[in-house]
Amino acid sequence: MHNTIKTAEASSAAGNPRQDYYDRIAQDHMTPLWEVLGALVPKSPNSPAQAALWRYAHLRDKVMEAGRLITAEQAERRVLILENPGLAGQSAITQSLYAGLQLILPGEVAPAHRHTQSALRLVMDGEGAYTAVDGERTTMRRGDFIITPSWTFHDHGNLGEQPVVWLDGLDIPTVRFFDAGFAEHGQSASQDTVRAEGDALARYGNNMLPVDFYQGPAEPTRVFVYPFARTMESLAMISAGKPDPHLGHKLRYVNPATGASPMPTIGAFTQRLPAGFETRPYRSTDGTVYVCLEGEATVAVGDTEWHVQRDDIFVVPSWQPLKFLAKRDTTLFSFSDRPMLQSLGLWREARL
Ligand code: GTQ
Repeated sequence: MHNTIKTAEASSAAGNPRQDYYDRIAQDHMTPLWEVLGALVPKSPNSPAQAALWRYAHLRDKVMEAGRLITAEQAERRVLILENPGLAGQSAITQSLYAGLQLILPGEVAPAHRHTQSALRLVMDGEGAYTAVDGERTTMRRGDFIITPSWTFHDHGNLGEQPVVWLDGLDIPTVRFFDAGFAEHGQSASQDTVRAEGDALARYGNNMLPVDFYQGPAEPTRVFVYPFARTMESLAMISAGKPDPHLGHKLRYVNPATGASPMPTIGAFTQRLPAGFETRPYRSTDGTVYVCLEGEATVAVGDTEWHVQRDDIFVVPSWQPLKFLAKRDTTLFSFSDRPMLQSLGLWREARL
């Protein structure tokens, strides 16, 4: 329809009353709904984001190359952004979320700051680094899921002898959408330690809470590290049971004091697919970033199919059908904007 009008307009400049009308109202910053209604109010989600895969071996090479070009201090955060090919130039892996691969070399510090964007880390490679959140450090071990909730001071350092690499997940595009970004530097590059390592997990993350502690429903968890060893214990235990036909054995990370997502904008999940298990197709409105922590699997997203291995990272956009076939026992970490969608009444799933 639109194209027909354009062609007519080209052949007789002033001869198309509708186009002439569109041109005139454009000068008054108005535009006709009927030309765009279908795109504005789609029958079902039609995300511009694409299914995409980043192979870890290649990613690691590239981020190590960055390690020779710039220091963590110069960069403030030495990160390669994983940019969705359908959202080029937007620093986004889905419409609402950001992902990046961060490298910190031995002896380096990523200086303390805080911002309204919430962040998660999924540790991928190397030993000896720590993240400090509001005065408590946690040693980063492979597979650990660590959070830095909105407006909490955080810094990273590497006291070991190996390069350490982790995946960052942030709600940067969401905070940008709401024009609600604030940030500030800490007083020093590394925060003073005010509690021993493990304090938060002991107080808030061991099926107990301080006797007079009651948390509001929207507050982020005081637990800021979810150790991989504990996750693996749970997955091993529940794997003895029957897997969900669409999801395998899947758990969501929570704030243990409320049962809500650890942070209000980003949900995180762990999932075990037993060797040989094939999931039935599934889709949901939360575009999701996955990390293959263990094993290998065939992943089908719509018409796209990949063979995914340890540490590979992939993204599944909203409403695209997803299917797994595990070649070996496979453990997946994932994160998405599900808690936002749920609190807005916009989350849907379909078991196909
Ligand atoms: O570690 O604070 O990947 O502020 C992007 C922005 C990491 C961080 C990122 C950030 C951080």
